Amino acid sequence: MILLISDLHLHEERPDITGAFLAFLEQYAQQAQALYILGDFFEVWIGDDAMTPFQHSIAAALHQVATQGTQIYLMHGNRDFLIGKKFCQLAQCKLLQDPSLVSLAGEQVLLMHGDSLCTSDHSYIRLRKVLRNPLVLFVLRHLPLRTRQRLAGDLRQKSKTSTRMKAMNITDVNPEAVEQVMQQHQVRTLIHGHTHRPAVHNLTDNKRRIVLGDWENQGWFLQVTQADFALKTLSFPKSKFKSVLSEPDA
Ligand code: LP5
Repeated sequence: MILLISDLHLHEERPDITGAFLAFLEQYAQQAQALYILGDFFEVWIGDDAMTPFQHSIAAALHQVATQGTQIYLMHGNRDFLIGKKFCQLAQCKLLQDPSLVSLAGEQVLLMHGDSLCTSDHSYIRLRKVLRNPLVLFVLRHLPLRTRQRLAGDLRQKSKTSTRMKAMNITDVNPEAVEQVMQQHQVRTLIHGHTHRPAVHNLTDNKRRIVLGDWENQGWFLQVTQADFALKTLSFPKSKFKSVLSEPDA
């Protein structure tokens, strides 16, 4: 069994999400061959040198699962693209390029975070180009911690205001960009997150686009077995501080 998740936005202020994730590790990931995390695992990441005790505890939880035999892969998202080698060493996970072609249940599948497919969102694509420029990344990583915290806070604020004013089709993936990337990599299946619109889209020519959900109100994961690719949900515990999961809803 292989599991895929994305957009957990882990944050110390959401112990319910953290609790659900830790229970997911124990109840599902420990039994899996591999766990793929397709970006925005953390609410925001300003550098491995600025890791909080909370972020250390998440790395330790992943490390524990990895030492029990589950291979963990992590892809950057638009909120945590500054995750680097130190976190990966602590968590014992492998950093995955976006996009990545992987073999799942004997099929070559394309994995992405999904933000780069939102090509109609011109202001975001412009911002992404700036933030992912290697020179800018170098500068960002070397800014004083306080400056990074302030910039990240400003950026989140601007993003919240800006996304509220964007039309639904602008913040979704662009169908032509999807077709193009699937054609380029010659795949039948594309799996991504980012849009927070979980679904299995059946496309033309027997192709499919599977969208992972965010963990704002419930957990989402894709379970891949030889039999099928099943998108599943997990209810959060009633109490914010309990870390017990109910059985998958589907
Ligand atoms: O994140 P989400 O899903 O809510 O919205 C995204 C797009 N927004 C972003 C920004 C992130 O939320 C914040 C990133 C924080 C990273 C922290 C580490 C780096 C900082 C370290 C120190 C600097 O990705 C949003 C999309 C939406 O997805 C849907 O796809 O629409 O994009 C925007 O809202 C962008 C706005 O349209 C444009 C904002 C212009 C801001 C210009 C400031 C330039 C600062 C440059 C700093 C070098």
